[in-house]
Amino acid sequence: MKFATKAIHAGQEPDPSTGAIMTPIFQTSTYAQAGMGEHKGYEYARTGNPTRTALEACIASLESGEHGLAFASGMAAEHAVLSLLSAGDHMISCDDLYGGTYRIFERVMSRYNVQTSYVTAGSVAEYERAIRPNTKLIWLETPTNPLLRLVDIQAVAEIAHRHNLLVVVDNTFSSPYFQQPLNLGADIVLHSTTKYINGHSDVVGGVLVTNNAEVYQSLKFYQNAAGAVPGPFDAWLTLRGIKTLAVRMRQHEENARAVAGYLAEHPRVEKVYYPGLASHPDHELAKRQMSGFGGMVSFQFRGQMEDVDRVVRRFNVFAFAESLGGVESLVCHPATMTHGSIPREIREARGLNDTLLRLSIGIEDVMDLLADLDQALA
Ligand code: P1T
Repeated sequence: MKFATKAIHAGQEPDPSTGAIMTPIFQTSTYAQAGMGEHKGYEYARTGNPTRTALEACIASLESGEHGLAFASGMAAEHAVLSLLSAGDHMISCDDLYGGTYRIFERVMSRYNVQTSYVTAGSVAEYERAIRPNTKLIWLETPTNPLLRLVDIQAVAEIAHRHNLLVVVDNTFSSPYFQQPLNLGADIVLHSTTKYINGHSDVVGGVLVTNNAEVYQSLKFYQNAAGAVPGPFDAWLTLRGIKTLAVRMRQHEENARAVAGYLAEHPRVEKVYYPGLASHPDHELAKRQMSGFGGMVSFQFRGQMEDVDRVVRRFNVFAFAESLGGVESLVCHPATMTHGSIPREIREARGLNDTLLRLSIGIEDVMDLLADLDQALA
């Protein structure tokens, strides 16, 4: 089956007891068992729930993976991956990534003596140089949040596997519609389903997908042991959102290309970050690794932080808010919002300064988006 068909059907058969086309919301915490050890595959809803099972199977299929696991948030999915590590282990990550990911590495995992080295996102050689005897995992985000840099997944995975390391790719910004990291050699794919996967800004969730049966068993054990699972209604809403993922992603991208092109010509814009622009340093890699450039556009405003504050207050169609990937357009100020947990010196050394704005381009009529940008930047 092709992607758009899988998005609608994978993991979802009409309900055997009623014929209901849509997977029911199994709003139950437990399941009757016939006798000791005799049940229909479900015992307790932390361990498993049929609505969640459908979501896990659907996402696994979209990522060309065998096994999917759903969590209560993207961060809960991240913590599940981190549970594969033990005290004394080391990992490597890129120097541009979601602020909450940096925070869990630096303020949670470091207390368990798990250390992280950060390397220039796009420099394949730096990943290899950062490997230590106790390195266990390489954690990539591509495109990165918020600077939209790219990492060559295949090249980093080759290095990692030569050294027996696992590679996890946070695929939130791209969505499986434009990029499937397992096909490029990644061991685990992660999503904040809060974003494009659900697509309607009404659920917080996360998923992991892997083809590695041993890794899957460890992650599944942790999912049940720690219990940060999505409720059945959230799983159902996410499944409902996924059905339109293909059409949404096409429109997000079409609109984002127009916005990136518009900003690139604007006198108040110093620099535009969008992998679809020929001027983007990773444009060739983007063409090779992704089947589209996505719906996120960041730009450097020419002016002071006070001017940026004036600009964000002027938008009418764009909402000034954290998050991304919904049908509606959002504008975010990473330095004070999504990446506020990264100390200023580190943030600025990584190129994330106070005049950076990040746009999540929705699927509204693009003429309205361009007009809103035009009046806000004027
Ligand atoms: O918010 P949550 O569902 O827990 O997902 C965390 C997360 C993980 N990975 C990436 C790449 C993310 O962007 C996020 C969350 N990001 C935002 C809220 C944001 O506005 O960037």
